[in-house]
Amino acid sequence: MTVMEQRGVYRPTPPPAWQLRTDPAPLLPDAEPYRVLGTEAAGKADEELLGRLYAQLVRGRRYNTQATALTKQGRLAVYPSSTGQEACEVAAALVLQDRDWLFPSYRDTLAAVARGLDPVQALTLLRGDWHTGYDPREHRIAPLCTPLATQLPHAVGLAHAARLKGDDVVALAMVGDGGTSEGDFHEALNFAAVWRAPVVFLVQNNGFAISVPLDKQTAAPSLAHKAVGYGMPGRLVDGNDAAAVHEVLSEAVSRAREGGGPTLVEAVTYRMEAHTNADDATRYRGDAEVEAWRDHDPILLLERELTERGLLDEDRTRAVRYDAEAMAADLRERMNRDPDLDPMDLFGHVYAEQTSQLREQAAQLRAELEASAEEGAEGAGGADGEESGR
Ligand SMILES: Cc1ncc(C[n+]2csc(CCOP(=O)(O)OP(=O)(O)O)c2C)c(N)n1
Repeated sequence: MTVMEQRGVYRPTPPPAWQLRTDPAPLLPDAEPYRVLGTEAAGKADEELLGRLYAQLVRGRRYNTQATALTKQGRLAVYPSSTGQEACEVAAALVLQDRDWLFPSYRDTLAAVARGLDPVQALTLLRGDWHTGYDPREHRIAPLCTPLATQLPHAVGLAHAARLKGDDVVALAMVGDGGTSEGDFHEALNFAAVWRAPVVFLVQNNGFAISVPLDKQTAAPSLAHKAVGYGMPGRLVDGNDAAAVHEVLSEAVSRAREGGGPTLVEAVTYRMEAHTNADDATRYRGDAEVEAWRDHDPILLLERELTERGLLDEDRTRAVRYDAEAMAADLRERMNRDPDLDPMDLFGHVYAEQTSQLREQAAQLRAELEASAEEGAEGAGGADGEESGR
């Protein structure tokens, strides 16, 4: 007999019959992406909602083309376009209540705009002007996240904390297909499921992580299947079908709100533009593939449905386009104004106490700025002198 047994601490018991802790079948996604538009389910879709989705999609497309144009004019440093992915962006924003939180990635400025954020503020970071460009707490939109998937554990932490405090808050976190290979994705989903945190994970599978196609990213049957390993439901949806994405996300948000825990939604879509304006997509994919997706465009799909049901006439289309043009003209005009920035702000808001290297760099920059200000003053004086000499 061992010492532990003598003390009565260790009592060997026969091994229990092994059994699955959860039945995986209800967690499994459908074999095909869920669709509404062009199917029988469309008959049950709310007409007012379809109209609202349409107006937002057209506005969203115009926002995307305008932001891309601003990169060509040197007014925006970088823009990761969500052209072709507007249904996901818009639906993600519309399913949330004001009190909920959105956790976007760099590609999701449109979701932030559809949630009501000023487009200029949404583009501030991508213009390189300021740290976030908006107050995350005011809008309940976390800062746009460039390090892949790091927004996911943040979303879980916020949602879990809200639940502990008894606040009725759901967090919706957006991530790309490539982001699902990150450790943060695993950690976030695992904690979310164990804690039954009120979170919805929306993976926009747009086919590529820059030049890396999905089949080089994962060997999983689908990204939605990954949910089962964490013990949460996985849903597969046509990411270009705005009505379907809205329905699936609404269900997931309600489930989270009612204490049912997290859901992983994979929206199958396609990135129509290059990764950003700095990328050349022709180096890794052919035109035929891109063209094939044009027939499955999110605006086209909804337009077809609305027209067939007599819900869209010329006047309505004109009004929607007019609104989108007005937004684009305003965005263009305000982005063309030079911002008034202090380069010394670079050193603010990072550390409570600066490191010695940063203090040194700040001193260097201050000296350069003062020198160029003096030069400018002298130059201006010289020019005046020439003028007055004439
Ligand atoms: C942690 C981390 N690693 C690498 C990168 C560089 N990077 C930026 S975007 C990107 C591809 C991401 O693809 P995906 O998650 O599918 O999102 P998409 O850009 O298609 O929306 C990579 C690898 C990064 N930003 N962060």
